[in-house]
Amino acid sequence: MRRPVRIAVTGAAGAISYSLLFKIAAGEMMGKDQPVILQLIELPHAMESLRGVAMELEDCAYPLLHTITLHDNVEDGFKSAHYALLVGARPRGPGMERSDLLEVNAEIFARQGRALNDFANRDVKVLVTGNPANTNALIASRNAPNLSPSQFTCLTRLDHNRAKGILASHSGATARDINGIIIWGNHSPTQYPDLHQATILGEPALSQIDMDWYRDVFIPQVQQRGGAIIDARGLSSAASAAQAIVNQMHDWVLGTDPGEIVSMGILSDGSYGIEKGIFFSFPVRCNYGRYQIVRGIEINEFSQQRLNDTEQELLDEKAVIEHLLPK
Ligand code: NAX
Repeated sequence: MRRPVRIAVTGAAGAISYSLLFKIAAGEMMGKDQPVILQLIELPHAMESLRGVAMELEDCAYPLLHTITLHDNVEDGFKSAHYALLVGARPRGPGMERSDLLEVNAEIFARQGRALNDFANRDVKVLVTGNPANTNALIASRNAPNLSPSQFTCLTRLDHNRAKGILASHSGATARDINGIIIWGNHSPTQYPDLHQATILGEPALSQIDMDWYRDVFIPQVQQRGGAIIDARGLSSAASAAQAIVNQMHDWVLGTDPGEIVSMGILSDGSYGIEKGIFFSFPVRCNYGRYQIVRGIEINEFSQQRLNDTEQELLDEKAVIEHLLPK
């Protein structure tokens, strides 16, 4: 048996974590031969609830679950962590403007970045889920000067999976028959779900579906799926978000299947003309614990406009919190 790895999770008593932690403990994220130590982090007022979650985890008697530790601060919770899943964030309250939301979360994620820098394992891999995820990832990474920005990602795999699931239902295929979906940009309604590279059973997806459906139904449906789920359930996506976190970390650590493309929010290196210095969802492949942007994809005029729109939104978000970034 391997040595256990340390996985820190913030927001560990929240809705997403209530699915996520059980999947991790069952070996779905790091593999069925990898024991895990869960370092669970919550706000002080939620510690009692967190103790309940820890009891349930214990009661599952997972063979791969080595230890559970509970923390009411990130400085303790991130200690020696190999993986950090930043799920908790301040939700938008009544009367709160988006700029207020960006600012309060900027403070939270700045502290988390500093704590990762000072206490986590040098090779820690960080996945930011808490919204606004892309900009929170930027703030955390900028506050961790001793870590590489490539150690930080944000979650756009949920959008990727949504696009795949919706296309599968529409075309009559199954999700495993579909490859090459790309989510570009922000985890927000400006994201661009691109099917130009997508295939269904190896054949171009766009030759098998109606272009009007793609433009007028598919794209807005993927962009607004989160809102549709809130309208229907009265609660936001939780199990599907947990599944996406497991998928994104699994692929980052253990690699994508040969030929498979997935979407990940990562720091832009200027690829596809996207301004450097923002976290942007790109098509990637993963191998040996690293991701690489898939290059050479042709961007037509229709796609370019959508890339520009989502890039602009991220630049606007960055402008709101720019004064809080360390120089
Ligand atoms: P919940 O409100 O159920 O849980 C969040 C938990 O985080 C709470 O228990 C809270 O006490 C805790 N928390 C808040 N600030 C914290 C901090 N500074 N340190 C530690 N814990 C903290 O929300 P949930 O449904 O679990 O969603 C969590 C976050 O994921 C939200 O920000 C949500 O907007 C975001 N999402 C992001 C998605 C993505 O694809 N990037 C999709 C799903 C989800 O909407």
